[in-house]
Amino acid sequence: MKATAKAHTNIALIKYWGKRNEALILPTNNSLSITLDGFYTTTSVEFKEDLSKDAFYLNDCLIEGEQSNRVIKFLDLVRDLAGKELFAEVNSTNVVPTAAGFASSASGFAALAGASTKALGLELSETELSRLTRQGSGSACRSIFGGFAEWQKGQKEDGSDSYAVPIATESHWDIRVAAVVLSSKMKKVSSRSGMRRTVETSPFFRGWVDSIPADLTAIKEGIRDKDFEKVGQIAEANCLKMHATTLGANPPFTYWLDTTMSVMQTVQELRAKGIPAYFTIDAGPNVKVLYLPEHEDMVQNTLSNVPGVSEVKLSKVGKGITFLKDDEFA
Ligand code: 2P0
Repeated sequence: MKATAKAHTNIALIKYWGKRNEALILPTNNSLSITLDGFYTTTSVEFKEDLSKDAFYLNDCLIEGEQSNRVIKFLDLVRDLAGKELFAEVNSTNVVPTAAGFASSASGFAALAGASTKALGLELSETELSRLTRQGSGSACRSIFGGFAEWQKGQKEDGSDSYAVPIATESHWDIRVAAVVLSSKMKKVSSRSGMRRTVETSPFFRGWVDSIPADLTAIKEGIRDKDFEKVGQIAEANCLKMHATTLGANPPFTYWLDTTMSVMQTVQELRAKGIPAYFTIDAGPNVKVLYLPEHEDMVQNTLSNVPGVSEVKLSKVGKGITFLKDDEFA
């Protein structure tokens, strides 16, 4: 009873920021992301009769504590769904440089969901898989799909209508993302606690939620029409609005460092020179920059030269979840 799945991480252009139900991981707003070819997790799950508990290995290290508990909690959901009571050995390999500021939880839970359900013989549609994956980590439900995906927040209390849907495939549009890794780090407010504090205390949260439908309509038009300026402008503004909510929280917080702002200004200077490039930032200090293939060298060189930047990693638009044979595990 073994299966292996590979899922890519994603970067949100319209951010998921705020939950309406913490236990079921139901969001207050729809979000929309690009699945990224360069960063992924491969996970193999084997359910065995002779195990007395679950074991989770990440990059060959046995993981215990909070990270492992989240995996076990997710396996419990899958066991309930399949009506089976077997424990599992989970082996994950992350090709998501944690230092690049990508939440490995997105590719991690998508791959875990795919491999664990397949290993127990569940035949789920992509929609069903996305809905289940959401309960491991919200943003992970978008990584079931390649290209551009939208997570519909849904209306129902039980979460049955909250899952991602594909907007455009990876072959629709060749746009690129540069992950700009900063050399300095700071104590992180996790996205879970950051969004909770924002929902509970920030007077700007209502404005954030109210602004989402117009952003979504416009960005979907931009993706359909391959209008890079339109998509970039909306994504950059949406990111700034999300981060503005954290400044209104009590106590206030920000994910930005001084170098974060230097990179943001550099991107705006690139635009002033006629190079279309736009930034977006998640719950951390690193910056992701959207650009077109013909400007790759210019964007990479310019960003690499910003003082305080340690690395710039480039990615294309990636595929949705895939299942691997045992000998393909990588
Ligand atoms: C996103 N982020 O849309 C947003 C933008 C961070 C900023 O999804 O609590 O790890 O597991 O549902 O998915 C990060 O939050 O949080 C995130 P949980 P998750 O990508």
